[in-house]
Amino acid sequence: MTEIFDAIKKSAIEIKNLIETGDTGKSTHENSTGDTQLKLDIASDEIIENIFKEVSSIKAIVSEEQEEIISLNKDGKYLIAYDPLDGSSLADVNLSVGSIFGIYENEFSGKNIVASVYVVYGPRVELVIATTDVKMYRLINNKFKFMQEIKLNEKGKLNAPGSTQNCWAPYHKKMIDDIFQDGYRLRYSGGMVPDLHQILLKGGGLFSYPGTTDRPKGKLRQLFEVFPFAFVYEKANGQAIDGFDRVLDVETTHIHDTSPCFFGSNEEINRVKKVYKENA
Ligand code: AHM
Ligand code: MG
Repeated sequence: MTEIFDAIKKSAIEIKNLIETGDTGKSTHENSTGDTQLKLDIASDEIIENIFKEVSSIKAIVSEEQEEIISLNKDGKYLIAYDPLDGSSLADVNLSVGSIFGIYENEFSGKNIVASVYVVYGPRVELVIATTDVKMYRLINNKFKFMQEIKLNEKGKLNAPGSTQNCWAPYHKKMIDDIFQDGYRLRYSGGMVPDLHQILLKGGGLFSYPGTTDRPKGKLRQLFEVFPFAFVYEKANGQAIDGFDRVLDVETTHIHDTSPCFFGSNEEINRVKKVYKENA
């Protein structure tokens, strides 16, 4: 897999340069979820695809920005699903954005994820690789340098509640209010990569993107966003659920399927499980 990690590092450096110098405006295209793509989404997608095409261990790739799976090498071992530039609409206001990669074997499903990587483009560029453990690297003088291993505490202090609040179920709203009453601090930028990265680095907390009345299956896509971060959180001693069970056990019927999702340290996730079991 080293070859794949090296390819991701190479693409991260090119995307960093693109974000710094590129046009943050809209293109004239829509992606498969119906979002108008930004020029940055399309350009970062091209960067990654072109770099992955040179890697012999990759069997197939699928991008949040594309409709279909692209086959690369028939003898390749790995399948990669990626969101080339998550939170891209935050680039024009200079908030942090990210790239997310899920590495799968045999088929694209939560049960078959074997590694994941994400990159945060902020004041600094950081890259996190989850395999059997979770390691963070920082881009210094154009090279990724190992900084630290990431492990969550049993309980954290941050709360990142996503989606449209007037579409929340009453029990979800009460749970979020109660968490704030218990002293948790609001940390939500609207970019899941920096928001989840912050919780990982500051010891723990809760990030939620529930099913809502307008979007019963949530917004975040399983293969490109939810499963890669679920893998990171589990390997960092935390949990990732759909409200009830491990989100990595949720079936995928279509590559662009979404799922409600909750990521966090053990205490916060057990709290969500209790509330959802009793009320949902
Ligand atoms: P994108 O893939 O179109 O950028 O959308 C994903 C982003 C996540 O990074 C973030 O957590 C979420 O959308 C925010 O959505 P909301 O504004 O509904 O809370
Ligand atoms: Mg995204």
